[in-house]
Parts: sequence; C-alpha cells; structure tokens
Amino acid sequence: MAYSLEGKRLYVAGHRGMVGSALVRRLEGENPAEILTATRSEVDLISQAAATGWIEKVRPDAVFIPAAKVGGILANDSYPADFLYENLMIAANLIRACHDVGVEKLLFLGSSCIYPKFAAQPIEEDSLLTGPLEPTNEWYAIAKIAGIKLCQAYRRQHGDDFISAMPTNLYGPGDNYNLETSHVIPALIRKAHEAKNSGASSMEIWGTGTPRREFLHADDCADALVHLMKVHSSPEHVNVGSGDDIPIKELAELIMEVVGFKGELVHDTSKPDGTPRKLMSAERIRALGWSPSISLQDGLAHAYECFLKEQVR
Ligand code: GFB
Repeated sequence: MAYSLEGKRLYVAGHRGMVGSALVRRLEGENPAEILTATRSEVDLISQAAATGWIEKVRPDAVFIPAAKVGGILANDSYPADFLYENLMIAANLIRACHDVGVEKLLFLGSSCIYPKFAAQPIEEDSLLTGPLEPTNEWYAIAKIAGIKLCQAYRRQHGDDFISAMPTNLYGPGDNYNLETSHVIPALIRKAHEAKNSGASSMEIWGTGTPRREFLHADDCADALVHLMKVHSSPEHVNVGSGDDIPIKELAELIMEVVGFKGELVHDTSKPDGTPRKLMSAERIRALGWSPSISLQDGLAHAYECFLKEQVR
C-alpha cells in the first residue's frame, strides 16, 4: 500500500536536530505542498496544550517525529528523569494530537539502544521487550518503547496509520559536539581534531574500545524514513541500520585517519562501555526495498567536513 507525499502538508517535529534537518532536506525532493516546522520556543512539545494547539492549527497530512531529548551514554546515565519524562511527553502529546486531528500517517522514531542489553545479534524487531534493558539508557528506552506501543494501540483501537522505525546509532550534519553529552562519532571527531591542532601525542576514548556499534549516516536514515512512510503500513516497527558493526577502537582509528591525527589512543576506563553490541537485523527493511548508500568511510569524511564548517560559526 503506497502512500504518496506529493502535494501533502508534512510536519517534521524536531526539524533542527540532526535527523530532523536531514528529513527536511530529503523531503524537499518529494514535491510536498508544504513542510511544516516549529522551533522549541514556538511550540513546546512537552506541553500537551501546546502540542495539540499546534497540530490543530496546522492540520498536517503526515507527521514525522524525530523530536526527542537525545544524548550519548554519559548524558543518558546522568539525567534519567529528563530523558524519561521529556521523551514520554513528546511521544504521548504528538501521537494523541495527531489522532485527534485525523492525521493520515505518522512515523515515530525509536532507537537501537532500546532493545534488550543482551539481545541475540543481529537484533530482530521481535526481540523488543524480551529481556532487561541497558541500565545507562533504560529511561530513554522506556519512553521510546511507550511511543512505539502507543502507535500500535491507536492503530488497533482506531485504525490510525501510525508506524515506527528503529534507527541505529546515527551521525552526520548538525551533530552534537559537546564532549559530555554527545555520541561517540562527533566526540571522537572533535577530540582527534583538537589533538591534531594542539600537537598532542594522544587522544582519549571512553571505556575499553571493545564494544561494537552499527552506524548510519543521517542522510541515509532520512531516506529510509521517507521510504517507510511511503511503503510501510503495519504495527510492527522496522529496523533502520547499515547491517554491519565495528569495534569502537577500530572506529577511533578510522576517525584518526580521516582527521589526520597520528597520535596514540588512551582509554578512560572510568567511563561506561554500555551495551557490548547492538547490531540490528536489516532483513525487514531490505525486503521493503531499501538499502543504505553512504559507506562509513565516506560518511566519516563528510561528517568531518561538516564539523569544520559548523565549528567555524
Ligand atoms: O555513542 P555512545 O555515547 O552511545 O557510545 P551508545 C558508544 C560507545 O562509544 C560506548 C564509546 O561504548 C562508549 O563508551 N565511546 C568511546 C564514547 N569514546 C567515547 C566518547 O568520547 N564519547 C562517547 N559518547 N562515547 C546510546 C544511547 O548508547 O545510543 C542513546 O545512550 C542513543 O540513548 C544512542 O540511543 C543511539 O551507543 O552506547
């Protein structure tokens, strides 16, 4: 069942974030009637009244929800109440408002970190809720799982065409380079760049470097989300990943090569490793006709170019 975005009024919640901005770029190519956006100061999605008022005012045909409070492993571990409450409210407010207004189609975003900590790899979509969560981000995970279940509940009770996607670790333009709250790729790009420029003999990575992570460029993720909005219409969520993973130590060496830093790696083992591995199965999305097109090598080179441009501002 194909759903066309042409001539539609599309709302991207969280349009300034890395995924949201990639989605806005990608959606331009779908000839929509309009791409609707609102900054956090214009519409506070944590407020049900504000979120409902906005959806009732703009009445979008289709809604993408990359809006979330996100962060790396240290941020998630440090601010559990913020990650649980804010993500729960964003999901509940927007999904309910879109139901009330009769939005034709809605896509909610989960994340690969919400699967059980020791899920069999590669992680199948059906393994959600089959085991204990990773403690460092269980707060964020509960909020995201609630959003996925809420989409399923509105489909089951009211027939709403609300779907969910499960992206892997993302990186790319508009990433967060704050070393305390960021994810690993922007953090290591910045550390390698600063080590190179300062003539340092080493750069620090957190943990043992042995965990493995799957990565996908934000532009590939946006392309996959548009594809799912067009072709997927069922309660099951769909993994959105590259289909392969890499040890963090090897990632760091790749980034040092891209940046041109030739020093040593130093491990800060006081920082958490988190989930040992979270490679997702890509079978379902491949069967739906989508594959990524940006390799990790090319993606990291592009991410470093973006870092240099974004740091200049
Ligand atoms: O990207 P990251 O913070 O998130 O960490 P997760 C990935 C791995 O990189 C961990 C290691 O094993 C970190 O210990 N790492 C090494 C570093 N050096 C660094 C560094 O300088 N900064 C950071 N941040 N990591 C997140 C979840 O888990 O996955 C989020 O906490 C989100 O909720 C995201 O879902 C996709 O992959 O461990």
